Amino acid sequence: MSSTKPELVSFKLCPFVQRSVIVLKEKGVDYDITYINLKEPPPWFKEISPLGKVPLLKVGETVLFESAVIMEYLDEVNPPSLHPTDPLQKAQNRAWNEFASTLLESQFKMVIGAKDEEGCNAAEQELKSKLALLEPMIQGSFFNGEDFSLTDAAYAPFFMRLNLLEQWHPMGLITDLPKVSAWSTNLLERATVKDSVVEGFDELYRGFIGGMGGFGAKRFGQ
Ligand SMILES: N[C@@H](CCC(=O)N[C@@H](CS)C(=O)NCC(=O)O)C(=O)O
Repeated sequence: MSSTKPELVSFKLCPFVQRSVIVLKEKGVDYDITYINLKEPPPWFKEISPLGKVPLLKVGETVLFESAVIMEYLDEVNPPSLHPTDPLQKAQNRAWNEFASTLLESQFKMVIGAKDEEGCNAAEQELKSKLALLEPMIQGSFFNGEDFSLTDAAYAPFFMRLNLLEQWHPMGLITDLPKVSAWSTNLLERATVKDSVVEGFDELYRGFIGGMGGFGAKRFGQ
C-alpha cells in the first residue's frame, strides 16, 4: 500500500471525482478530500490544475489529473488490482472506461447543456444508443462477472445519476436492457458506491440542475 496519504481535490457533484472515491474506498485507503466551488475556484486550484478541472490527486508534491489516470494509479499502488489479469481483457476494460466518460458527457448534455427540448431529446436518444452497446458486454453481476473492477467504478457515478433522473422524469433508458439494469442495481447497492457521495447528494444534484438554466432544469430540476 502507498505510504503517502493522498489528497483528492473535489467538487461535491462531480462524477469523475466519484470514481476515485469509489476506488479509494474499495481499497480501504486513508485519504483527505478538499471540496472546491467550481464556479469560483480558489487561486491555488488554478495554479495546480492544468485543465482547470477536478479531480486532482495530490500525492506529496505531485499532482495528478484526469480521473482514468488517477484510478489507474490508485489501483497500481494499492494491490490487489481491480483490473482483470488478462492483458487483452484489461485493455478492453480500459477502452470501456473511456466509453463511460462519453456517457457522462451525454448525460451532462441532456441535463445541463441542452438549451431547448429538441437538444434535450437528442441527448436522451444519444444516451439510449450508447447504453444499448453495453448490454452484450456485461458478463455477470458486474462488468467482468462476479468481481468488482475499475470499470464498475468508472460507470457507477453515471448509473447513480441516471437512477435519480429516471425518478424525476421517467425515460426508461435501461428498461429494455436486462443486463445493464441488473448491473446498475448491483452497483447502486454496493457500500463503496453508496458511500462515495456527500450526504444529501440527491437534493444537491437536483438543485444544481434546477439552477443551471438548461432545458433539463424544467425536466429534471426542482
Ligand atoms: N476528463 C476529465 C473530466 C473532468 C471534468 O469534466 N470535471 C468537471 C467537473 S465534473 C470540471 O472540473 N469542470 C470544470 C470546467 O470544465 O471548467 C476527467 O476524467 O477527469
